Amino acid sequence: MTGQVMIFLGAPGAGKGTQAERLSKQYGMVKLSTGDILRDHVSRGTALGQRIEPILSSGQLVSDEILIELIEDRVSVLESSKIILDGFPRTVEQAKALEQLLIAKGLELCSVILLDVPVDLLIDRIVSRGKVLGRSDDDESTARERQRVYLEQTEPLVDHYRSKGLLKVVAGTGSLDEVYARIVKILEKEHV
Ligand code: B4P
Repeated sequence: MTGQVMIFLGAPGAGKGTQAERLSKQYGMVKLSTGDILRDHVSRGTALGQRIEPILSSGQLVSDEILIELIEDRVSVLESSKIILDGFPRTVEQAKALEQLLIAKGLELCSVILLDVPVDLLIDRIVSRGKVLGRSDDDESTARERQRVYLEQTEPLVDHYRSKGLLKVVAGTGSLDEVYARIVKILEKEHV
């Protein structure tokens, strides 16, 4: 698979992190997952972690300012030009900042994969994960708030990337293997 930067977009619980992890391993890409990076700050109790812990637990988005700086810092030190962004951008402001960053780094955005999953299934998945991992944002009411925030702040990115001809919609229902096979099929058709 050629190409450089790929984005995984989708509502909370759509499977972005799950599928991005597998794809990055198979194709030797670097995965940057903003959710993981933020949770790592919380678990290490850094100054940033202490500031954002209540935001994550309430299901809101961390500010654009923090996220943009965090991604700029990570991308600027990457040697690889094969990057998967999992969970970034999540607002139009973040998408605009990413465009500038990629131009500055001479990188090209090749695909935006939108994982499409009905909302009831999303809530079921998140609540099940909460029972296993105990994530503070995985109870049902926070999961519903995260879906509301997604519709309000992140869904506008669907049209943003569709209008640029970059959006690929993948059904995120079915088993992990089925979803993965759909993603690989689309990407291989695009880039082989
Ligand atoms: P994330 O960590 O990105 O959380 P997510 O949206 O819930 O995860 P994802 O869609 O990756 O689902 P997953 O694969 O885990 O964000 C958490 C928080 O961080 C946000 O709410 C926000 O506060 C903050 N944040 C992150 N990025 C930000 C940004 N750019 N700007 C501002 N704030 C930001 O899958 C979910 C579950 O479903 C798993 O248990 C998985 O095993 C299961 N699953 C997945 N696919 C399945 C399938 N096909 N069948 C059955 N189960 C499946």
